[in-house]
Order: sequence, then C-alpha cells, then structure tokens
Amino acid sequence: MLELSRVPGIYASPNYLLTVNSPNVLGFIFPDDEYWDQQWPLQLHTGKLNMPKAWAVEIGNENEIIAVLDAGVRYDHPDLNDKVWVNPGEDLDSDSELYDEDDMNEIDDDGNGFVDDLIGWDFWFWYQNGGDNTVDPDNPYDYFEHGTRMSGACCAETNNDIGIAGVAWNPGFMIVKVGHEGSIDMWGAMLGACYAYWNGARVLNMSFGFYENQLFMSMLLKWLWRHGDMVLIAGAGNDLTDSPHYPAAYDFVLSVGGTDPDNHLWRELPPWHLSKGSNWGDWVDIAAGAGPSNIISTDFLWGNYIYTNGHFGTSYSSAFTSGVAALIRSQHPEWTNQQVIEKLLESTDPIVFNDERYINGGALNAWKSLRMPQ
Ligand SMILES: [Ca+2]
Ligand SMILES: [Ca+2]
Ligand SMILES: [Ca+2]
Ligand SMILES: [Ca+2]
Repeated sequence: MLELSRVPGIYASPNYLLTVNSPNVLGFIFPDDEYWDQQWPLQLHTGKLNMPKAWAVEIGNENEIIAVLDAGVRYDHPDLNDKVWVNPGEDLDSDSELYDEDDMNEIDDDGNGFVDDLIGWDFWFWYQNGGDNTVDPDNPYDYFEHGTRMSGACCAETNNDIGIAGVAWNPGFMIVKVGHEGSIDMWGAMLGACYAYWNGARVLNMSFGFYENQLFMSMLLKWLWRHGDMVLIAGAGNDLTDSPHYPAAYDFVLSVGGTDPDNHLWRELPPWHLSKGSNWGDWVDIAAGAGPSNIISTDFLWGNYIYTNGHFGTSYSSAFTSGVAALIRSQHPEWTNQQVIEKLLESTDPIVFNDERYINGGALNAWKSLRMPQ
C-alpha cells in the first residue's frame, strides 16, 4: 500500500553545475547507506524531501552546525561519531577525538564559561545541580533514545555504507542536552539555546514542546531570532490537536507538522488513530515525513548500536527540516535567518488534506529549496 522507496525515473536530469564530488548519476546522488531504501521521507516523490536531487545540488559545509536541543546523544554511535561538533577551543591537541582524556584538564580553555565542554554540555537541571559535561543519556539501557534518533535524522553520516543517510550530508551537529527520559527541562533548554548561539550554531532544532506559552522561553528565542541570526525549528506535536504547541507556535519559530507516505497529514493507524497524529492549524507552517510508516534512525537500544525502525512523529519532521536548513545555509552563507525561512516556506508541494486538519503551508521538498533559480 505504501510506496517507500521507488524511484519513479520520470525526472529530467537537471542542468546544474555540480558542486559536489560524489557519486552522481544524471543529477541524482543515491547514497550507499545500508538502510537508505527504508528512509521514505527522504525519497524522490511529490511531498517528500527528494534528497537524491537536492544532494546533487548541495551537500553542505561541515562548518555549518545544527544544535540538537534534546535528551543527549550516543555520540560514539558509528553512524554519528564523525558528525559531532568538537569545540576547537577545548580540543587542545586538535585531533577531534570525542571525550579525549588528553583534553580533560579541568580548565575552561576557550573561556566560554564551561569547563572541558569538548562536545557540548549537559544542561539538564544544570542550574540546580551544577551539571556536568556528560552529554550522553544517563542510563545506557534507557529505551528513550530521542536525542540519538533526532541527531541521526538530521546528521547521520551519509554515504559511509552503514546505517542511514542524514539529510545534512556534511553539516555537523552540536550536542546540547536539555532533557532526560522523555522530559525537557525548560530552563535548561533556554540556557542550551544560548550555548548553541555562543558557540556558533546557526540552526536550532527543538523536537519538543508544551501547550503553555512560556514567557521567558518566548523572549529568549525571540532575541535569538532577531539578534542572533538563528534559524529556529520545532516540531508541531503529535496529539491531533490545533491547540498551539510551543515553541513551535511562536511566530519566530518554524513550526513543522508531519506527513505520511501518501502526502496526507500524518495520522497513526488504529488503535492510536484517535489520539496520535500531526498537530495542525494556522500556526503550523510546513511539514515533512512523520508516520505512520516507521522512520528508521540511529539508536542505542539495549546497549547496542543499532538502527531503530519503530518510531514516528513530528520530532522527525523537525529534524529533517533542520537538516535542509543547514544545507540552505551552506549554499547561501550570507543569507539571514529570515531568508532561509522564506526559502523553506516557498519550497513545498501541496499536501492532500483528507480530514478536518490543515496547516498553513505544504510538504517540504528539499530539492526545490536548493536548486538554482530558473
Ligand atoms: Ca583532542
Ligand atoms: Ca569551555
Ligand atoms: Ca579544558
Ligand atoms: Ca550512514
């Protein structure tokens, strides 16, 4: 019933000057990652990201960094470890090694206020307990590996034979731990957003939210939007409601809803269809793949490095969109955050609304956002 990975073969080959040095067949780049065929939201199709055509135009700059505000990341996952942002000011021997004992000198070498923040920081209730820089999820057997999944969705290492492809082929991700076991620490998230800004990330992915308008969070994100040139992206939520979900619903945050493989708004299959599906309404700006077909991503279930394929939701839609935003920022480093958002909003395919739900925009098509002007 669901078309997952068929390449229609009806696309003309674009005449772009190719800016990448990668396997490229007539304007398409198909990565060699093992589970690529299962990554339905990224495939060539109306309403999907069309990454093989997008990558033929732009695979991005490795200095363009997506800050993943989430519940920590298994940074040593074999499909993530080469994409982790390493703080050059704390990497004293410049070897980019993650959690390098040689760099743990208990000195804030770059003077950014964080001691030995070699690969990010743990803000989970940092203001109460002093925190630390252990950015991995605390319990290795915790089944809730949300941050690891989101990091893979936007930034898994692409075209390395193993696992999955990340939308942001070259851009890396900054680990900003602000949650644990399915909960987000709002104050930690605010501090983490500042950390991302101070350390050079220009895309902020927030695959979380709440139904109460949080004044301080709103003011902080608005400052980062107006004065920090940050592209702010958040998931619209998974509760089939049009109640505004924050931070997505703030005007200065791109609110990303979810689509299904047939380009409708995502709704879960029975028995969950009455409670789980993409949030909707005027405050939802754009959408990308969310379910109900499973989305495969990096994971660390039961202490093993694996690739999970049993999850769904607008968290993924947000992470995919952040990946595309990083490619746009790579292609147009001079553009403001406003210009990047405008490009995303205009680069969509119409969604087929088949129930009462609707959103403001369409389904993101990465190729439309990266192709050269006609
Ligand atoms: Ca080092
Ligand atoms: Ca530091
Ligand atoms: Ca240090
Ligand atoms: Ca891979």
